[in-house]
Parts: sequence; structure tokens; C-alpha cells
Amino acid sequence: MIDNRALLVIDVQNDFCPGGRLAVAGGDGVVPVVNALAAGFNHVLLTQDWHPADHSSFASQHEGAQPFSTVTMPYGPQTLWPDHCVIGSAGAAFHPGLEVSRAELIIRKGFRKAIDSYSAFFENDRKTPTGLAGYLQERGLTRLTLVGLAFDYCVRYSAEDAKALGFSVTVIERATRAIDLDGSADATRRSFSERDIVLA
Ligand code: VGL
Ligand code: ZN
Repeated sequence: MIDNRALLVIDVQNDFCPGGRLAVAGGDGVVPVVNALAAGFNHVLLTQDWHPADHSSFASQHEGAQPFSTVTMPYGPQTLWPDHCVIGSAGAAFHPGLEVSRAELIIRKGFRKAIDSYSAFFENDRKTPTGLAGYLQERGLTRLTLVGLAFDYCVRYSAEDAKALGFSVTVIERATRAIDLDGSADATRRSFSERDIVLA
């Protein structure tokens, strides 16, 4: 029988850890928790936020705009962020303590200048696929456990898309940390409970 459980580790990168460009409070605290959880999975997959230096989600690319404000993009509202996870930069690298050697797949996202991608499954137009769903389906990996950064952005969107695609989804909250912009952490918990996404 194939083992259908996979651990999906979202964006445990230097820029989301203290000292990084878009630091999430306590972000590095997930590293030992994720490593311990990963030891219990036969299938570990990582995602990596991976933006060109002139990415349209960066406030620096919008005249007069402040980080954490919102603009309207052709695909809908988009929060503007400090420059982060620039392709090839130290900030885009995985946290040095993250155990990456057992990962079967690293999926990069947000590499198109004109569109951001919070979710590991679809870009922020909510329809351009990353290919991850096909990979998981083809390999029979149907039960997903999600961990990483940030709870209320990339973990949230990935979990919601996974659930909508028919995967069974559990998010381990103690292996995540939130940005918590305008109540986004509580909104995430409410959304998970409405969608029957297990928050463990
Ligand atoms: C993320 C904001 C911008 C995340 C990525 O990984 O949650 N958040 N880019
Ligand atoms: Zn990003």
C-alpha cells in the first residue's frame, strides 16, 4: 500500500524569519517543530517564495506606495510587501536550520513579475496552476499536512486551495507563525473552521 500522506512545508525562508525583509514574529521558531514533524513523513515537499527584483507585489515598484497597503491589480486586490525573497538572494534561501535533504520536491512560486502567488497551488488570479496538484495526484499523495510561514497568507491560501481540490488537509498551528495584518490570523482560523480544514 502506498503511503498517501505528505508534509507540505510552506516558505520557511530567511526573509520570513527575524532579521529578514518580511520578518514574521517568531518565524524561526517553526524550524525545530517542522524538522521533528518531517521525521514522521515519508513524503516531504517544500515551497519557496521566489520573486524577481522588480516584482509587482513589492511596494517599491509602486510610486508613493507604502508596504502593507493594498492596490488593485488586473486579477484583484493585492497587498504590497517590502521587497522579499528575491530570486537567488540570501533572504530567499531556506532557513539554514531547516532539514531540506529529505524533500522530494521544491516548488517555487511568485516568479512572474505581474502576479503574486500566495498559494502553492494557484497564483493570485486564483486560476493559474503551479503544477503541484498534478504532482500530488499523480503520486497518490492525497492527505496533506501543512506547516510553515506565514499562517495567514501562504499557509492559508495553500490549505484552502488544497481542500477545494479535494485533498484532506490538516494545518499544524504550532508549526506556523502569522503576519497578522488587520486581524488576518483570526480570519484564517474562522475560514478553516468553515471549510472543515483541520487545525491541529
Ligand atoms: C508570503 C507575503 C508575501 C508568505 C509570501 O509566505 O506567507 N506572504 N509573500
Ligand atoms: Zn512573496
